[in-house]
Amino acid sequence: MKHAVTKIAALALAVAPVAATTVTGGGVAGAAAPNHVVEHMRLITGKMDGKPGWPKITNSSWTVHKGQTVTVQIVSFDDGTAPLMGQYMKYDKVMGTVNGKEVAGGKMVNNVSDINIAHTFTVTGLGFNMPIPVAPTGGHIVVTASFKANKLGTFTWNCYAPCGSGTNGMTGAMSTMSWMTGKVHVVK
Ligand SMILES: [Cu+2]
Repeated sequence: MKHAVTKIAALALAVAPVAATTVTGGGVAGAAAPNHVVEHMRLITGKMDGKPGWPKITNSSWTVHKGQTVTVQIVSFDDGTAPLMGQYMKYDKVMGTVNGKEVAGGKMVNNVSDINIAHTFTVTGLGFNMPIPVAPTGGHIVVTASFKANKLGTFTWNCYAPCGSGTNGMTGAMSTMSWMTGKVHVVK
Protein backbone atom coordinates (compact mmCIF):
# COMPACT_ATOMS: atom_id res chain seq x y z
CA MET A 1 0.00 0.00 0.00
CA LYS A 2 1.21 3.44 -0.81
CA HIS A 3 1.99 5.32 2.34
CA ALA A 4 1.17 8.91 2.91
CA VAL A 5 3.81 10.88 4.69
CA THR A 6 3.19 14.49 5.27
CA LYS A 7 6.39 16.43 5.40
CA ILE A 8 6.40 19.49 7.49
CA ALA A 9 9.25 21.87 7.84
CA ALA A 10 9.09 22.67 11.50
CA LEU A 11 9.82 20.35 14.36
CA ALA A 12 6.40 20.55 15.87
CA LEU A 13 6.10 18.10 18.70
CA ALA A 14 2.83 19.70 19.50
CA VAL A 15 -0.07 17.39 19.18
CA ALA A 16 -2.81 19.88 18.59
CA PRO A 17 -5.98 18.40 17.18
CA VAL A 18 -6.35 18.86 13.45
CA ALA A 19 -9.67 19.10 11.69
CA ALA A 20 -10.95 15.92 10.09
CA THR A 21 -10.74 17.51 6.67
CA THR A 22 -6.96 17.22 6.76
CA VAL A 23 -6.83 13.44 7.16
CA THR A 24 -5.81 12.72 3.61
CA GLY A 25 -2.56 14.57 4.21
CA GLY A 26 -0.49 16.37 1.62
CA GLY A 27 3.06 17.60 1.47
CA VAL A 28 4.28 21.04 2.17
CA ALA A 29 6.13 22.20 -0.92
CA GLY A 30 9.81 22.74 -0.47
CA ALA A 31 10.18 20.89 2.82
CA ALA A 32 13.58 19.24 2.92
CA ALA A 33 14.64 16.14 4.84
CA PRO A 34 12.15 16.57 7.62
CA ASN A 35 13.04 15.50 11.12
CA HIS A 36 9.36 15.34 11.89
CA VAL A 37 6.60 13.64 9.95
CA VAL A 38 2.90 13.20 10.53
CA GLU A 39 1.09 9.98 9.71
CA HIS A 40 -2.60 10.54 9.18
CA MET A 41 -4.94 7.65 9.68
CA ARG A 42 -8.67 7.31 9.65
CA LEU A 43 -10.54 4.76 11.69
CA ILE A 44 -13.95 3.97 10.29
CA THR A 45 -16.62 1.55 11.41
CA GLY A 46 -17.52 -1.52 9.41
CA LYS A 47 -20.94 -0.04 8.89
CA MET A 48 -19.45 3.01 7.19
CA ASP A 49 -17.51 0.71 4.90
CA GLY A 50 -20.39 -1.66 4.06
CA LYS A 51 -18.83 -4.41 6.16
CA PRO A 52 -20.52 -4.37 9.58
CA GLY A 53 -18.38 -5.65 12.41
CA TRP A 54 -15.17 -4.85 10.51
CA PRO A 55 -13.72 -1.58 11.78
CA LYS A 56 -10.86 -0.42 9.61
CA ILE A 57 -7.87 1.91 9.76
CA THR A 58 -6.93 3.37 6.42
CA ASN A 59 -3.32 4.12 5.73
CA SER A 60 -2.77 1.08 7.88
CA SER A 61 0.88 0.74 6.86
CA TRP A 62 3.48 3.45 6.42
CA THR A 63 7.19 4.10 6.26
CA VAL A 64 9.30 6.54 8.25
CA HIS A 65 13.01 7.14 8.57
CA LYS A 66 15.17 6.31 11.54
CA GLY A 67 15.74 9.37 13.66
CA GLN A 68 12.48 11.04 12.69
CA THR A 69 9.96 12.14 15.22
CA VAL A 70 6.68 10.69 14.06
CA THR A 71 3.33 12.14 15.00
CA VAL A 72 0.59 9.57 14.63
CA GLN A 73 -2.82 11.10 14.15
CA ILE A 74 -5.89 8.91 14.12
CA VAL A 75 -9.29 10.35 13.35
CA SER A 76 -11.79 7.83 14.64
CA PHE A 77 -15.47 7.69 13.79
CA ASP A 78 -16.15 4.63 15.94
CA ASP A 79 -18.61 5.27 18.76
CA GLY A 80 -18.66 1.67 20.02
CA THR A 81 -16.71 0.67 23.12
CA ALA A 82 -14.56 -2.44 23.31
CA PRO A 83 -13.17 -2.58 26.86
CA LEU A 84 -9.79 -4.27 27.11
CA MET A 85 -9.56 -7.75 28.55
CA GLY A 86 -7.05 -9.94 30.33
CA GLN A 87 -3.41 -9.52 29.34
CA TYR A 88 -4.30 -6.54 27.15
CA MET A 89 -5.67 -4.38 29.94
CA LYS A 90 -2.33 -2.62 30.27
CA TYR A 91 -2.99 -0.94 26.93
CA ASP A 92 -5.31 1.56 28.55
CA LYS A 93 -2.06 3.47 29.19
CA VAL A 94 -0.27 5.65 26.70
CA MET A 95 3.18 4.16 26.11
CA GLY A 96 6.35 5.13 24.31
CA THR A 97 5.39 8.66 23.32
CA VAL A 98 7.84 11.55 23.50
CA ASN A 99 6.03 13.11 26.45
CA GLY A 100 4.31 10.05 27.88
CA LYS A 101 0.98 11.42 26.76
CA GLU A 102 -1.44 11.58 23.86
CA VAL A 103 -4.01 14.17 22.93
CA ALA A 104 -7.47 12.65 22.70
CA GLY A 105 -10.39 14.88 21.82
CA GLY A 106 -8.36 17.97 22.66
CA LYS A 107 -7.27 16.72 26.07
CA MET A 108 -3.75 15.71 27.02
CA VAL A 109 -3.99 12.34 28.77
CA ASN A 110 -1.74 9.47 29.82
CA ASN A 111 -4.44 6.85 29.83
CA VAL A 112 -8.02 6.25 28.75
CA SER A 113 -10.49 4.64 31.10
CA ASP A 114 -11.19 1.13 30.00
CA ILE A 115 -14.92 1.58 29.46
CA ASN A 116 -14.22 4.43 27.04
CA ILE A 117 -11.81 2.52 24.85
CA ALA A 118 -12.86 1.69 21.30
CA HIS A 119 -9.49 0.57 19.91
CA THR A 120 -5.79 0.74 20.52
CA PHE A 121 -2.97 1.50 18.10
CA THR A 122 -0.20 -0.62 19.55
CA VAL A 123 3.25 -1.24 18.09
CA THR A 124 4.69 -3.68 20.59
CA GLY A 125 8.08 -3.80 18.84
CA LEU A 126 8.47 -0.08 19.41
CA GLY A 127 6.86 -0.04 22.85
CA PHE A 128 4.31 2.43 21.49
CA ASN A 129 0.66 2.44 22.46
CA MET A 130 -2.20 4.83 21.84
CA PRO A 131 -5.56 3.98 23.37
CA ILE A 132 -8.37 5.31 21.16
CA PRO A 133 -11.45 6.47 23.04
CA VAL A 134 -14.95 6.19 21.63
CA ALA A 135 -16.03 8.91 19.25
CA PRO A 136 -19.16 10.89 19.94
CA THR A 137 -22.09 9.33 18.11
CA GLY A 138 -22.29 10.75 14.61
CA GLY A 139 -19.01 12.57 15.09
CA HIS A 140 -15.34 11.81 15.39
CA ILE A 141 -12.46 12.07 17.82
CA VAL A 142 -8.90 13.01 16.96
CA VAL A 143 -6.15 11.18 18.81
CA THR A 144 -2.54 12.26 18.39
CA ALA A 145 0.76 11.09 19.85
CA SER A 146 4.41 11.31 18.84
CA PHE A 147 7.32 8.92 19.07
CA LYS A 148 10.94 8.96 18.00
CA ALA A 149 11.74 6.29 15.41
CA ASN A 150 14.95 4.98 16.95
CA LYS A 151 14.88 1.42 15.73
CA LEU A 152 15.22 0.12 12.17
CA GLY A 153 12.87 -2.61 11.07
CA THR A 154 9.34 -3.58 10.20
CA PHE A 155 6.98 -3.57 13.13
CA THR A 156 3.44 -4.87 13.20
CA TRP A 157 0.84 -2.80 14.92
CA ASN A 158 -2.30 -4.30 16.39
CA CYS A 159 -5.43 -3.16 18.05
CA TYR A 160 -5.79 -4.89 21.40
CA ALA A 161 -9.36 -3.87 22.11
CA PRO A 162 -11.73 -6.72 21.27
CA CYS A 163 -13.37 -4.84 18.40
CA GLY A 164 -13.45 -7.68 15.88
CA SER A 165 -15.66 -10.69 15.53
CA GLY A 166 -15.81 -14.12 17.15
CA THR A 167 -16.69 -14.83 20.76
CA ASN A 168 -13.65 -12.96 22.03
CA GLY A 169 -13.82 -10.12 19.51
CA MET A 170 -10.30 -10.94 18.41
CA THR A 171 -10.90 -12.41 14.97
CA GLY A 172 -12.16 -10.90 11.72
CA ALA A 173 -10.89 -7.35 11.37
CA MET A 174 -8.52 -7.86 14.29
CA SER A 175 -6.43 -10.44 12.53
CA THR A 176 -6.73 -9.20 8.97
CA MET A 177 -3.97 -7.07 7.50
CA SER A 178 -5.09 -3.52 6.66
CA TRP A 179 -8.10 -3.62 8.95
CA MET A 180 -7.05 -3.66 12.61
CA THR A 181 -3.45 -4.50 11.98
CA GLY A 182 -0.73 -3.13 9.73
CA LYS A 183 2.97 -2.39 9.46
CA VAL A 184 5.24 0.40 10.51
CA HIS A 185 8.43 0.37 8.47
CA VAL A 186 11.40 2.24 9.89
CA VAL A 187 14.05 2.59 7.20
CA LYS A 188 17.42 4.36 6.97
CU1 LIG B 1 -9.80 -2.17 17.12
